[in-house]
Amino acid sequence: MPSSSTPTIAVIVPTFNERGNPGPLVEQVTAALGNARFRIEFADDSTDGTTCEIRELARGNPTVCLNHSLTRRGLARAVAEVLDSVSEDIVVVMDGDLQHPPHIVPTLIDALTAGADIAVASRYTPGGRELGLSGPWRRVVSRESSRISQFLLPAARRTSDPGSGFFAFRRRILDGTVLQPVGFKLLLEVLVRTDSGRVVDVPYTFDRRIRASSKASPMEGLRYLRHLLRLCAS
Ligand SMILES: Nc1nc2c(ncn2[C@@H]2O[C@H](COP(=O)(O)OP(=O)(O)OP(=O)(O)O)[C@@H](O)[C@H]2O)c(=O)[nH]1
Ligand SMILES: [Mg+2]
Repeated sequence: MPSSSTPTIAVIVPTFNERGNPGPLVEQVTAALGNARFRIEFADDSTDGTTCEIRELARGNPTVCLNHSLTRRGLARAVAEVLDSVSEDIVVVMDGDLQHPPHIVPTLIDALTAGADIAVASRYTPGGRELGLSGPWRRVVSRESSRISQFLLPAARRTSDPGSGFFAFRRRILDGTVLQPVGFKLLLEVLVRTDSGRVVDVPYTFDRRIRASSKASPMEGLRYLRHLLRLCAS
């Protein structure tokens, strides 16, 4: 039984058309977190029936919540909107397609409990791997876009994987901060706008996608460049 001093955890999961994924994700996060005091909130913009799957999960399980938008907000903006109303001590952000293995979540939380302010699940720290990105060109683009962000933004050098979509942080580091992300890269926004505190990397393997399909696209690449330029100017 968790005591009232145990930190509370909000796991925020962006979803856009991820049919078949919310059920296994909730099951695996719940198994990983065991007795912790947690809630899983889906930041959902789906149009394909995923929303009904999440509603069904929430009906039978008070730890599952749905934040649904009828217009597509984009990954980072959808998560940022949920963050506005989060009161838990710790926030975990992870994709809804199981490429971010839920069994790593407790390690991220342990890093925060040990004193970090931000814990980043990293593909590029020793022990980390990338199986999931389809094709060598995606791997090159992913790696190089991380390097570009680290070249342009000192705050991005605080982690080996500033493009990671899998990370945890203490909610209070956002106090007084207004997040204005575009596209996929919420972590970059958090690193730049809260340019202090201790960042720790946790290695993980970015898995292959099993269900539903990728939403990465050249348009997302352009949004990323726009986001980088905006952060450089801030
Ligand atoms: N709410 C919301 N979520 C989104 C949006 N676009 C993507 N997502 C979710 O964000 C997560 C990451 O998207 P993916 O398509 O898996 O991107 P990726 O992992 O970089 O690419 P793949 O390796 O090809 O899967 C998934 O959970 C998506 O469902 C969006 O516009 N709104
Ligand atoms: Mg994915």
